[in-house]
Amino acid sequence: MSSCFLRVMLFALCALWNLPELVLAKHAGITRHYNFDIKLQKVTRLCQTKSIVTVNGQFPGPRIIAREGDRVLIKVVNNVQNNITIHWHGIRQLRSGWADGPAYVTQCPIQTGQSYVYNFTITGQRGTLFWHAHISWLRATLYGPLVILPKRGVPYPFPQPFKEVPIIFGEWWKADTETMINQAMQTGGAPNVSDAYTINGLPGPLYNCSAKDTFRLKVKPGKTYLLRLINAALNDELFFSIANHTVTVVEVDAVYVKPFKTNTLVITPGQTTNILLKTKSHSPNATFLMAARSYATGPAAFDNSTTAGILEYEHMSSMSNTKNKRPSVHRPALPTFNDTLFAMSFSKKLRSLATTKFPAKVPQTVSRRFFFTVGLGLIQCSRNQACPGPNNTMVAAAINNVSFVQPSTALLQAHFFGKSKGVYTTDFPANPPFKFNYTGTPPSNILVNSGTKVVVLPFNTRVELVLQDTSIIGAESHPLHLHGFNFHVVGQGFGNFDPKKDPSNFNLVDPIERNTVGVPSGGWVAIRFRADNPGVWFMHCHLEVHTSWGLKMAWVVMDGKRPNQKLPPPPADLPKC
Ligand SMILES: *[C@@H]1O[C@H](CO)[C@@H](O)[C@H](O)[C@H]1NC(C)=O
Ligand SMILES: *[C@@H]1O[C@H](CO)[C@@H](O)[C@H](O)[C@H]1NC(C)=O
Ligand SMILES: *[C@@H]1O[C@H](CO)[C@@H](O)[C@H](O)[C@H]1NC(C)=O
Ligand SMILES: *[C@@H]1O[C@H](CO)[C@@H](O)[C@H](O)[C@H]1NC(C)=O
Ligand SMILES: *[C@@H]1O[C@H](CO)[C@@H](O)[C@H](O)[C@H]1NC(C)=O
Ligand SMILES: *[C@@H]1O[C@H](CO)[C@@H](O)[C@H](O)[C@H]1NC(C)=O
Ligand SMILES: *[C@@H]1O[C@H](CO)[C@@H](O)[C@H](O)[C@H]1NC(C)=O
Ligand SMILES: *[C@@H]1O[C@H](CO)[C@@H](O)[C@H](O)[C@H]1NC(C)=O
Ligand SMILES: *[C@@H]1O[C@H](CO)[C@@H](O)[C@H](O)[C@H]1NC(C)=O
Ligand SMILES: *[C@@H]1O[C@H](CO)[C@@H](O)[C@H](O)[C@H]1NC(C)=O
Ligand SMILES: *[C@@H]1O[C@H](CO)[C@@H](O)[C@H](O)[C@H]1NC(C)=O
Ligand SMILES: [Cu+2]
Repeated sequence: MSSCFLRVMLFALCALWNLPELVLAKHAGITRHYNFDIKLQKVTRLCQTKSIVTVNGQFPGPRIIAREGDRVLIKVVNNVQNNITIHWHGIRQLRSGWADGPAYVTQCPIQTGQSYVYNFTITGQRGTLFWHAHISWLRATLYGPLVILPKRGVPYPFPQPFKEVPIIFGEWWKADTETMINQAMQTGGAPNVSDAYTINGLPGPLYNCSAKDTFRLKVKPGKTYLLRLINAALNDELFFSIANHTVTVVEVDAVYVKPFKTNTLVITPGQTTNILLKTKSHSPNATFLMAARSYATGPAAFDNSTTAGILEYEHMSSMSNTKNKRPSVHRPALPTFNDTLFAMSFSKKLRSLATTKFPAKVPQTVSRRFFFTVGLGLIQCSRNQACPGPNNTMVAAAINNVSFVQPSTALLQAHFFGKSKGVYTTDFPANPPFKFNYTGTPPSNILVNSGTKVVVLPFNTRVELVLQDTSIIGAESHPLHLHGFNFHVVGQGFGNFDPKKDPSNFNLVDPIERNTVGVPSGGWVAIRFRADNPGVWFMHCHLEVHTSWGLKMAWVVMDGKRPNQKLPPPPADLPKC
């Protein structure tokens, strides 16, 4: 029997039983199929029922579970009135940029009644990531965990946990978020802050009318739990802590780290963190809140509420039923909302494993250097708008003074088919247009430029990028997310980056590798990556309000010379604009 015949039989069998098809030779893993049916679902939170956009009626959305080396095929069918795209946040998408998902960057949206199959292989990654909508503010309700297990038979570089639990943070609005952001962009005002944060979709007992919507984690004493933390909130970095428990950080953004213990974590939107929770050896006569609230540095209002779940030792459930023997409830102490020193010291603890098995492949030399300012500014509104800023302006956000204008067709198609004219220009500035004291007194003219500009990189360029916060309108921590790559965080500090002094302190040995990094409020961060993935790759602030205001840009990475260094043509079902 030829292997071809075997393969055909296998495909037929799999199709018949709707099982993941086993591919024989192409890659090491299996192929996993998911159906994402985008539809409206009524959900009640904070005593109010609201119709939200969901995947398969679930909120939060379904978990995707795969192993390193697997291919994942997700068929997204759009049954709502909104345009939809889904992003597989943190997946490298090696030569599969067509499956990355940001609207008008790698694809046109999936319109009402249309479908699209996202097709990618997970290469060299294992850990926790997530998926979310990548168009307008739809990720407010369209998000879910993406768990990548190690290859079969390969252990974790830490003790095998007793149980694994995703903990996904979100943000909840009583109002309709699409109406809200559309109105805000029209009127030039800031969109309202959220009404609650959520843990696995549930606000928890510290909100009015929410006690029953509380995430409970029932644990046994003396066991190790792996908590897969994901910040899917739209606009808020979060502090997180579990009362009376110390946890061990073992992984961030699907990259193992040198383990370290902590009571409190910082997690920005777009970041994921795996922690080991060792439960107490004897069931204590108490329950413990796990709580999260905002780490907020900017000038704008923010949601200052606290979400909480309950860590409950197993025998407590029976005990709490006996009325006269109520266990005590402990609340964790979280840092004050603007504790930037804590955020910086937490960030500095993160180091790559840098072992033979998991080396830190940080580029030791650099072929192109970039210095990008990130921050706010003002933009002129059109005559038919009545914007609240001086001289009919509204707040904008920019990188190197360019506020990104979303094109009306996808950049990747324009690039691939050589039709960039009228879609984008390749003159994104490598440095700020002029120097000023970035973290000192801002220039008097704080208007920003706008345009659809990209940086073009030859294949395999070793990039060093310094991201510098500005104090224009107000210094603020910006969680910058890069699509298509992991980068190494080689340095960070407060004030203005000093190109003479700071590089001598760069860590080129075991810097953390990740896909989202907080640019320190009133400071800078330096990252390095190798542009080994041809395509068009979005880079943006993961605070959705800043993305809406233009804090985003794209890198165009050219094909390499060898066939396996080229981006294949788009799939036939790629949506059109
Ligand atoms: C997924 O992509 C791979 C690699 O490009 C291709 O061989 C395969 O046919 C695709 N599968 C589907 C269902 O589109
Ligand atoms: C935003 O908040 C203001 C003040 O609380 C409220 O009047 C307004 O209706 C809210 N906007 C939306 C879209 O919910
Ligand atoms: C709960 O409702 C009370 C009374 O309306 C109000 O004072 C309080 O601020 C609310 N608390 C929260 C967390 O929303
Ligand atoms: C929890 O921590 C609080 C504050 O540190 C302490 O008073 C309490 O005894 C602890 N309780 C348990 C059960 O560990
Ligand atoms: C946030 O809420 C806390 C109480 O939970 C309060 O002490 C603090 O002043 C508030 N901060 C701001 C900036 O509103
Ligand atoms: C648990 O603690 C509560 C007070 O926090 C006490 O009333 C109760 O008797 C204790 N129960 C046990 C079984 O120790
Ligand atoms: C944090 O906020 C408080 C109250 O607004 C302010 O007094 C303090 O200076 C701020 N701290 C930092 C580090 O910005
Ligand atoms: C508004 O425009 C006027 C006239 O162009 C200019 O003199 C003034 O400085 C502007 N104000 C601001 C706050 O930009
Ligand atoms: C920039 O501004 C900061 C804050 O005001 C100040 O401490 C610093 O000396 C200024 N740097 C330069 C080079 O002027
Ligand atoms: C940004 O661009 C605007 C518009 O071209 C210009 O007026 C302003 O001076 C620039 N600001 C900075 C900080 O580069
Ligand atoms: C959906 O996307 C298409 C293609 O870009 C666009 O023409 C249309 O206006 C969009 N519809 C909505 C409701 O945004
Ligand atoms: Cu930002």
